[in-house]
Order: sequence, then structure tokens, then C-alpha cells
Amino acid sequence: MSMMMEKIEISTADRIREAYAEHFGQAATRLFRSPGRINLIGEHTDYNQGFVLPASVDKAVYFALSPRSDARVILHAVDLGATYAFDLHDLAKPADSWPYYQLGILDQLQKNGYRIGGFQAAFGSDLPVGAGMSSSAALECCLLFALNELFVLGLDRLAIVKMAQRAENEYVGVNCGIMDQFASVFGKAESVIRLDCRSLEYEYFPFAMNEYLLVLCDTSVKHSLASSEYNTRRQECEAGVAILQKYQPDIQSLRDATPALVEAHREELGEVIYRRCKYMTEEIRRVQEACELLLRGDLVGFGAKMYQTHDGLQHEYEVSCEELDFLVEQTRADSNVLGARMMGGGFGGCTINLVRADAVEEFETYQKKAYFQAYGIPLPCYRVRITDGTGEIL
Ligand code: GAF
Repeated sequence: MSMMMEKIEISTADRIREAYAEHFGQAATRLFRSPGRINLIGEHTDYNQGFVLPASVDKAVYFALSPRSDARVILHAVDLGATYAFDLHDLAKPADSWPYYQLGILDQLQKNGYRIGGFQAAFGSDLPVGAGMSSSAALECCLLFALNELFVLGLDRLAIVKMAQRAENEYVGVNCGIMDQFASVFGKAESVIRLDCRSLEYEYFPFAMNEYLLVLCDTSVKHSLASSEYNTRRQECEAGVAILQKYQPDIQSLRDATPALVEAHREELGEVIYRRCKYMTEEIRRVQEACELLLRGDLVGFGAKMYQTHDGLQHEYEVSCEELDFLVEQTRADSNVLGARMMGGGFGGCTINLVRADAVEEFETYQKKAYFQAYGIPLPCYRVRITDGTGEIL
């Protein structure tokens, strides 16, 4: 299932290829790329079996690798200047956490009875870590895709997605949904993916960026609450389901509940669980409505939905943070911005902004200035290009 890739971000690809040659003293056999993702709308809905609207972007993880004749694995993290070597039969967690993602993949392969030999790899990325663009999912998907090719394991793309997600759940310990891995593996140039996270049916929607651009503003902060609160949100949603099931036994997840049902049981849910369920049932509907707007070419309506999502994430789901709220607030009076919201798991990372193309320069300038004045932190801005998903660079 090799895939010819368009030659994008070649400088990072070359950098990793060269770093491999320098570290291992010979050229790598193969080179693979897995992109990060954006998500236009549908946040935290994946683990509630709702809908999401992500796309894979022009920032990615690259793995250069070759098989070995023994059972040794050597991982060279180019961007960290660190190397970790181990035997395939010893997947114990090392002191440093950076190899967890790769070990998680090998752990999954073993648990599922896939046999591979040793290999050596150099990897690195141009994907900002901690920016909420799924650098960890990209890392997992890239290695698994590469090993699938190298050792001819016969996994299809969906199997890769599911196994990479389980690596994150079981080995890394983050109970993430399926969106990030799906977007990284199934991404398609100039398209967003509407994914039903229950059936895993998906549809590509053309998203040509001509008059408007998607711009990410990177707060450059990642508050430590991120992964613990993520797992807490999942539990809160499950607690909501358990209560609502008393009144509607066929509810399996918040996907099956309506905002009216949540409202009717507000008192019993309690204030916190009520707010989580309210946001979730509304957001799942909002993604569907937003897709309709997109199909009709109504980007103004679509942008308004992005703001509603942010408001819900800020006040009801409570996964935003001061810096994200500040950046979104800044855009509200700007008629060149159709929509803005925090993106991803929250507690830091990026906002995603739908901005009139001819005003992007101006937008970035005022955001950078205001952010620096408020927090003393430079604000990287990324103009996103939607590219193909995971594949081999030939
Ligand atoms: C993180 C998770 F990994 C995703 O599964 C998703 O839940 C997202 O947060 C929030 O929408 O990126």
C-alpha cells in the first residue's frame, strides 16, 4: 500500500534522510511521512462517538529507516539529538518518555501477533510539539505505517489507525479518541474529512482555500492539566451517559442524547456533568449543521459555528485557557475573521482562524503584537495547507 507522495516539505524530509546517513553511516532504505492535523469543528466529540471535521496538513513527522538482521531496535530522535536502543523482546518503559510512542506501537504489534525484525530509524518533524496538531499521533502512525511496509504485515489504513490509537491509550496512557490518527492516515489534499466516530464512515469535503485561509495561532503554552483533564472529561461524559440511561436505556454514548434530554435532567446530572453533556450534545449537532453550511459555501455561517464551539469549550466543557480565550477574543471585532476557536484537546496549543486571504498579513501582525504585549511570549502563526495523509516518500 505504498503511496507516491507529492514532494512537500522536502527540506525536512531531506534533513531526516541526511541525519540517518550521518548517524548510521549508510543511506536509509525507506522514508515515510505522517502529517499533523487541524480540526475545523467537532472538538472532544470523537470519544463520544460523534462527528469531527479534521484535515491533514503540511507539517509532518518523518521516519527514515532500514531493517536489521538482528532483533535490535535503534531509534535516533534527530530533533532531540538523543538515541535509544533496545531489543524487541524488551519493551519496558525507559526513563525518558520520548520513545513511549514508538514502544507503544511495537507493544501493539506484539500483542496482536505481528512479527517484525529489528530495525534502525532516524525520525524528526517540522510539526510543533504541544501545539495541539497531533504530533504524537503522527509519530505513531508514521512508524506503524513504515513497519507495515518494511515487514509486509498486511495492515490496511484503518487497522493502522486503530492500532496507533490503542498504542496511545494503552502504552502512553492518554485515553484519546480516534480523530488524530484517522486524520493523519486518511488525509487528502484540499479536503476536510467528515468522520462519523461511531461507524467510522467518512466523507471528503472539498476545502479549497482561495479567498479565505486557515491560520493557526500558537499560544506556545501547554498547561500541565492537559492529559489529566482530558481523561477526566471522558469520565464525566460517561457519568452523564449512566444517568441519562435511566430515562432512555438505549443511549450508548452522548451521541444518542439530545440537548432537550440533558436539559430535562439538569438537576440530577449536577452542574458540572450537566455543562459537559450540554456542550457535547450541542457540538455533535453543530458539526452536522456546519457541514451543511460548508456544502452550501456559507463560510460566514460556518465561522459563526466555530465561535459557538469556542464558547462551549470555554464555559461549559472548560478545556480552554486564558491565552486561547485572549486570542479568540481579539478576533471578534475583526470583520476579516469569519471564525476562530481553540483547537484540539485544549489547555494550550493553537487557535484555528478562518481569515480573509487578503487580510492575513494584517491579522497575524495584530495578533502577534497583542499577544506579546499581554503575555510577553512570541506568537508563531501557521498558514495551513491541507495535504495528503501518511505515505512513503519515494
Ligand atoms: C486530542 C485527542 F487525541 C483527540 O482524540 C480528540 O479528542 C481531541 O483531543 C479533542 O477533539 O487531540
